Amino acid sequence: MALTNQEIADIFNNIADMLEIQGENRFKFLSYRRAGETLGELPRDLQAYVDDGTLTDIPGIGKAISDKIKELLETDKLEFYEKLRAQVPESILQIKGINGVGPKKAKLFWNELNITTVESLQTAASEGKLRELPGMGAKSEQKIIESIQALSRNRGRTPIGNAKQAADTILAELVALPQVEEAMIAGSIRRGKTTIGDVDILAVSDDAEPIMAHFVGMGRVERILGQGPTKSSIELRTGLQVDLRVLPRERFGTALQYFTGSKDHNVRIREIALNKGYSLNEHALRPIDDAGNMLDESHYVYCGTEEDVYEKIGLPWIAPELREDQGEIEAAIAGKLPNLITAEDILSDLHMHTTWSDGTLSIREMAEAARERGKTHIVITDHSKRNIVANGLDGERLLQQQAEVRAVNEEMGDDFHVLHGVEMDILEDGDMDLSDDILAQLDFVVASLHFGLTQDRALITKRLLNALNNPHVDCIGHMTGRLIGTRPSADVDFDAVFEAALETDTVLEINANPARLDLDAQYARRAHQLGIKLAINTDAHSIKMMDMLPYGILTARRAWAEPENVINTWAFDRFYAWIQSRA
Ligand code: DGT
Ligand code: CA
Ligand code: CA
Ligand code: ZN
Repeated sequence: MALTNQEIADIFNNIADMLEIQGENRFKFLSYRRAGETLGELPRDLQAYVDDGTLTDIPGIGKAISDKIKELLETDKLEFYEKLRAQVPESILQIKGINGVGPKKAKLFWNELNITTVESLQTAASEGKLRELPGMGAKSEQKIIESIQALSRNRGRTPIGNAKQAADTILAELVALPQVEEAMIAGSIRRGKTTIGDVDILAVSDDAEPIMAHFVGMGRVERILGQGPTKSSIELRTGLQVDLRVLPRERFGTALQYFTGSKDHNVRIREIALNKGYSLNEHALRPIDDAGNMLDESHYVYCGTEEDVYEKIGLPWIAPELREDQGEIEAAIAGKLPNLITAEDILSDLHMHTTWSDGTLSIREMAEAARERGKTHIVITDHSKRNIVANGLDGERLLQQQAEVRAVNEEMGDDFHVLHGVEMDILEDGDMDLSDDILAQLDFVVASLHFGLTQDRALITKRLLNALNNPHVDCIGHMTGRLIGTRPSADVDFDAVFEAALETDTVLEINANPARLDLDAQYARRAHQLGIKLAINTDAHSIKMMDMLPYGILTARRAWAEPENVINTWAFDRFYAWIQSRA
């Protein structure tokens, strides 16, 4: 199967970065970057545009780029890209991804100090060599050291957004093979962890060989790590490892249970199985006699489904997101597993951006996209004025925007509601970016930290407490400001913040953007157990980001959240009455 739009978009983004690092002219690399952005957002597969001859009708796709798209679709490769990769070490792209670096600095380090890897950058920084370079100083050098440290804490792990997208693409390809009866993603992706070590896929079939051959022969494979009759491992061009196991139908349940993990959960499950007289592994429940001897294969109990595995050892099925040995076994035994929230429960999205600040779509377009996705109400929350690069709004522009929001709300009819809010910056000194008289005119106010995230705990916490205690603030957006794998969380005193959130009845957001997933599940769990209201918001700046909601749902489920804990499950009337009852 051909490369996906996103995979092709990634290649164009890499080309743009490599050209910029090489010092190519702006127009050239920007055209690739723009193409990369456009391709990632297209509603149909690129092949469909090729088929009906409309590829060059897409804005930003001229002859040169359309030829490259066709080459990639036909051959899975691009000669231009391969040549570029021979000139610019690909490891430099990782340097460019470090917070505080970017392509210009990556080029500088490469040209001046011959730095091509994160490791050599770290060495140079710790030896104080970076500060000597033009445009650099001790402070920016220190920032790079800290960013690399944050990165290495996640070394080798991929954010779930990237891993799941790659896994879903491969899964779809496998499911389409005639030999595959069923296939599923197991491991940490199924449990919804924020970062993924490797991808684990299971497929049901009695004819593994052609499946394995297809798997290791896919265009996106960089290297085959192992190929066997029941298990193969590959490394993708992105560096991500994918394991595929093929097994017969009657073993699917035990295998899925085993390879979903976590290891800690499975240790507990095996203990329980032993108490029931079974030795459990990925193949079967193997009965043990009174003398402690395992009976032979003719006595093995096979389980085609996971439900079956749990039932045979006397437990209800446990949702994968809970399987961390964090109390789920005890809850299952006591019959007290939570009624976890699902995507279908979500009726609203309370944080999103439009072309008024740094979004790509109009208010009307966002409203329609949300309605198509089954929502009944949204809040438009563009950035406030402190966020200059995001074209943040001052009081005057906000009030102009309000007129448009009200008009779109009218146009959308009675069964869909567009409310007006803002994502207001909590300033570095702890003040709010907008005055109370402006905030009082808005329906819903999200307050967020975007700057000064490295301040000490006392300052960060004071800023959050100021926001929580402002009577107009309804919700705290992405509280810790972390960017998974690139920027550490701000140092927040959660006890103090949770106490204030509870007292002021302020909502805490789980930001669904897979680069953020902030609050993290462990904090979201503590928050709702204290009685704090949660929201799951996409913070969408585009249609594509609206479709990132599942990552927020996974995180909420890992936090043991039930529908009642999350205000996006509320019908419009209930939500509106609640915001009206507040300042
Ligand atoms: P990852 O890949 O680091 O994000 O995390 P997982 O959970 O996907 O771990 P992985 O890929 O090493 O293994 C997948 C699952 O297979 C794991 O969650 C539990 C099971 N598993 C793998 N190796 C072992 C093992 O040595 N003992 C036990 N009990 N389970 C294992
Ligand atoms: Ca894994
Ligand atoms: Ca694995
Ligand atoms: Zn936002």
